[in-house]
Amino acid sequence: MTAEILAPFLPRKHGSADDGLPEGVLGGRLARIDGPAKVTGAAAFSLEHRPEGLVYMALVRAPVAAGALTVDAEAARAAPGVVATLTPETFPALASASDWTGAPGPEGPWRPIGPEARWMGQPVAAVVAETWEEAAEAAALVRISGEDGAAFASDLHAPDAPEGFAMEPADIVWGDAEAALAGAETVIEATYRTPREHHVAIEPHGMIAQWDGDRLTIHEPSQWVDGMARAHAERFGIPFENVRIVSPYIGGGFGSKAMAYAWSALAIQAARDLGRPVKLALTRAQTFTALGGRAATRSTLRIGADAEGKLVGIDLNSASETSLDAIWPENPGPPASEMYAVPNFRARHRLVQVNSVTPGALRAPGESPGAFGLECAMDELAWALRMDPLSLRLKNYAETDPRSGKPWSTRRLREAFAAGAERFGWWDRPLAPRSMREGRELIGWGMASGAFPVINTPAEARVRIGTDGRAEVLSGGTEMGQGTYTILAQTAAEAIGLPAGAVSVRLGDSELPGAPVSGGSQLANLMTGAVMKAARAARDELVALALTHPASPLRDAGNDLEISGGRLRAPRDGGEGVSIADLFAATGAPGIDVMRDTLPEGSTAQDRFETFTTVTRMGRGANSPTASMSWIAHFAEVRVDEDFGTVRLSRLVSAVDAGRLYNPRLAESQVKGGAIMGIGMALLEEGVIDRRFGRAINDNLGDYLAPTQADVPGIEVIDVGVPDYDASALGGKAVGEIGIVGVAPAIANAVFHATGKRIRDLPITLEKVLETPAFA
Ligand code: MCN
Ligand code: MOS
Repeated sequence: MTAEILAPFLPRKHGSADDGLPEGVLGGRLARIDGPAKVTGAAAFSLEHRPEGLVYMALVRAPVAAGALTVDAEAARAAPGVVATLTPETFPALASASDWTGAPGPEGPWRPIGPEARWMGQPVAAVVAETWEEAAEAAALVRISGEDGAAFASDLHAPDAPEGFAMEPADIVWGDAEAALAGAETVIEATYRTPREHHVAIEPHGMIAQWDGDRLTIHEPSQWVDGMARAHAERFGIPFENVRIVSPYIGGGFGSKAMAYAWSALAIQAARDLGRPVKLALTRAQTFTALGGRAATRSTLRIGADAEGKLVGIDLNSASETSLDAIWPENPGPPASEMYAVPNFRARHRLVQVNSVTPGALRAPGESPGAFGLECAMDELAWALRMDPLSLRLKNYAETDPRSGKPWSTRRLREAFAAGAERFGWWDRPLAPRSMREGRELIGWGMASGAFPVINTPAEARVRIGTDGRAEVLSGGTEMGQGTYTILAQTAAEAIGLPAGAVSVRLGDSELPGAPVSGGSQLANLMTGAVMKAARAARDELVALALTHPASPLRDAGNDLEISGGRLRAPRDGGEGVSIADLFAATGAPGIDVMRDTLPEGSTAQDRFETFTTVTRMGRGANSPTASMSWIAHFAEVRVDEDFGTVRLSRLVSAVDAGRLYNPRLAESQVKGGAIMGIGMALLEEGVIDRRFGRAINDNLGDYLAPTQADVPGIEVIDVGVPDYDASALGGKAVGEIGIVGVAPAIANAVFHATGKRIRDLPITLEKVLETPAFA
């Protein structure tokens, strides 16, 4: 019957079929314009830069998780090729950088390395040598002694894990969840856990730092050149303008390349001391302890429903890990509050400090682990009620934002359910687990949904039209594989009337126009908005030149001109027209160069600085009349060999509402990339910590398992969005992170449907499948 209820919502046109838009406009399926340079090796990544006189830094890490350290670098200093050693004793005092809200750091001296260990693997010293091999060899000679993990704090999933401390802003509450649960017909209560997960970007972190007087140039993969430049400038006491970060290409960031990590100050300091450029490239193992990954989370959910499956109350008690030094909340509360119409709700979050590097943003922070708990619990409730899980979701569909009461800008989640279910064949699903089998394999079908908020920050962009008739877009925004180069070329091409191939794009340099962080899936919407504005202004100038310049072949052609394929002509003039290059040649004009921004009118230089170097101008604002999110529904099929406990994902259909897609080909690729990370989260990824010593055990790509091709079935992405001009200037919503949200619960739910085994603790390994009894 659910199929009939959903029939009116089946979008008439959906799927990945080419809708025929030309590549040179937004909405066209242009292939990545940075692709050829990357495939041929012509694209130079930050750490491939080779300045004259380059020396190499190797980090030395704390061998214990806590306690005082003594660092003896004498043998290292005498080793061949060594030009410098940096130790806590000798490191000069710097200033602390302000945080990402722009709030100043603690007063007094700041050093990136100190005499006390806070976690095992913490960078505590460094060696610089003429070659990388010499630096690595000498680093191994640095003697570090410390007390043996005396103050080691337990991890979140340990049986004796502390309750943790509460977090600001406080709980999310409406109605009276406790009373509602007490009176509910059916209540599900369960605890869901996700482990520490790591980014494992193919390109490890690092930088090449070079000083020229009091000017600092840094080649460093960066999701936020302006924000990171500010931190470096503050630490070293130089003006923001004196720091240049260059980051034209990034080999994957996933949230991990947006902050100036403390250890980066080691390379900058050494470069200053030596008067030579210094390269610091983390080893793969170091990427596991020099940056934090996604915090482990624990969510205890109670969901109550009446006999018909209408939700009456949700109570969520959650916790996540943070470090001893800083707070990173991986909070499942907000995602639990946005999916369902529930009259009574309460979410509390606690932070548990552990001896670890501070965790950080990893694709869809909060939303992704949050969806795991909520969407598994909904599946458990559906089974308890003997209801179809999709029917249960429809019964509790949130027509407005349950938390704020505001209308959605758009919410085509029902369309996603309809299209995804149809494509997957969901309606043939038997309700009872263990109903489908093929040979030794049990087959299960599971589904889950998810959301990601639409965030926006102002930006600026520069557009030039050269005398050769080509256009250039310039922005400090970054490209880590998501498609920024390509969609900005499409934007300018459409606005001016050029083929996409006649537009080049320069990105990822703090000397270029300002851009906020490429995080929170905001860059595409805000940059297309700024570039469209600048490119339209450039087009208007071009037309004015053609209509008014005495030497223009098109002067007196009317009030406006058409531009297409790079040629200007009078409207309704079927002729050849005049090429942009010929117009410049005839008029002798030097080309066109315009800069536009989307900052509020009357913004000052300080506003501009804060917009690009903090997150204070990020968000749609509490005054926005609507709530705006992207939505997704995943349908998964798994095959489980019950004897061996192996789980194989055999199909995944993901239907997404992300508003208007600027480039459906790239957006589909983004959703697939996110979904693949979701497969890793569900079945493979787990940062294992030795609880005795706090050591990251599987700090390599052989032992930290991320999905390979063989783990990934064909993923079908279905686009059900419509332009949402309330969400953003050009109608798009967030794409970069939504793909991962909901994949892990869809798979866990499919495993339950296959086997009757409810595994609430990620990843779903074969041991857990074997150990978990069915229907327990
Ligand atoms: N897009 C679109 N239509 C829209 C919005 C986006 O076609 N309405 C497409 C465009 O190709 C755009 C891309 O999706 O370039 C991502 O856009 P957006 O959602 O605005 O995300 P950002 O550009 O801000 O990218 C950051 C986002 C985040 S926060 C993480 S984490 C992440 C992600 O993107 N890390 C990635 N995708 C990644 N993809 C790659 N290859 N590598 C990473 O590190
Ligand atoms: Mo994405 S985790 O917001 O960089």
